Amino acid sequence: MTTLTWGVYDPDDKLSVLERDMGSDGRRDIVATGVLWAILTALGEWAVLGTNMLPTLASRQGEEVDGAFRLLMIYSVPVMALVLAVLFYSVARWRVETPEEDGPPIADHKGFSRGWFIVSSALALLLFIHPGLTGLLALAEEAEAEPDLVVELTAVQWHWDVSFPEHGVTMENPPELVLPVGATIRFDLTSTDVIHAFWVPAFRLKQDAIPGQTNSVTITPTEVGSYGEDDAFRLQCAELCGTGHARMFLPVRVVEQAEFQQWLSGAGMGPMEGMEGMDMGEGDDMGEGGDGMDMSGDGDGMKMGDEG
Ligand SMILES: [Cu+2]
Repeated sequence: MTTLTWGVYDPDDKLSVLERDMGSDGRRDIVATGVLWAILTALGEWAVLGTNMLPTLASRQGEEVDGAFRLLMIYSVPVMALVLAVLFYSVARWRVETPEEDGPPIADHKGFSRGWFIVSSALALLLFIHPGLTGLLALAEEAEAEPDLVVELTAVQWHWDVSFPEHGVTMENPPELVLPVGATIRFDLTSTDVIHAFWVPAFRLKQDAIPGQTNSVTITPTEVGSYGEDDAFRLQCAELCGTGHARMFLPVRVVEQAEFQQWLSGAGMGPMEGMEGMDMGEGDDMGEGGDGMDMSGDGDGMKMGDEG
């Protein structure tokens, strides 16, 4: 049996419990809180719809991710606004002047708790179905499609090795990752040592690179761009992998298809290999030719056009 400071507790009197708990001004309090809730919701939705806090978006799959993120924000604003409205109104209306003064205990209101349970469960179920299941299905469908290009990425403490197996191109620790815009690209990921993770902020999706197994992630770049202009274009390791983790990133450059083919045919001859081991001081590999990249190169060091 609950004891209240005033009135007589009647468990059957469900309608007036909430009102009685708050005193005779209960209805006015509910209306005032409702108005505050509506104002905070309108302000919150205006902020959510009017601002974009996300980095540059440059992939088809990322549209699913951003759509889900926006929907979650839109749904969560009224929920948070309700909590804040009740909190702010209560703090203002029932502020206790003297610390020893305590308010009456609040008896539970079955209608309110049932309503809260039903509404929050319905919201959770709705989000589970959309964008949850629908988004996962959309991404799975894209991943099952035949890729236009396969890129093998091997994570090594602390850099990325890149290979284009269909074109016989392999690059150890290249200075950048060049990708064609509009192509459906399947990245096959593995690691030689510990667990790393693939993450290009502009593409949104993440996938682990795990020693002894190959994980895949399919991405279709939709915008050309490069790390020099926008740092969302970088392949950043997203799994703490040791002291070099923060430095484990590879600039990404998304280019037009024709430019990619041109770059690939140059890279396929091997001049991109051994970038890391390039010795600018020696000069024996540099300085010969001078007609751009050395197309005869078969791994005998780095040869760039400009004459050091
Ligand atoms: Cu890492």
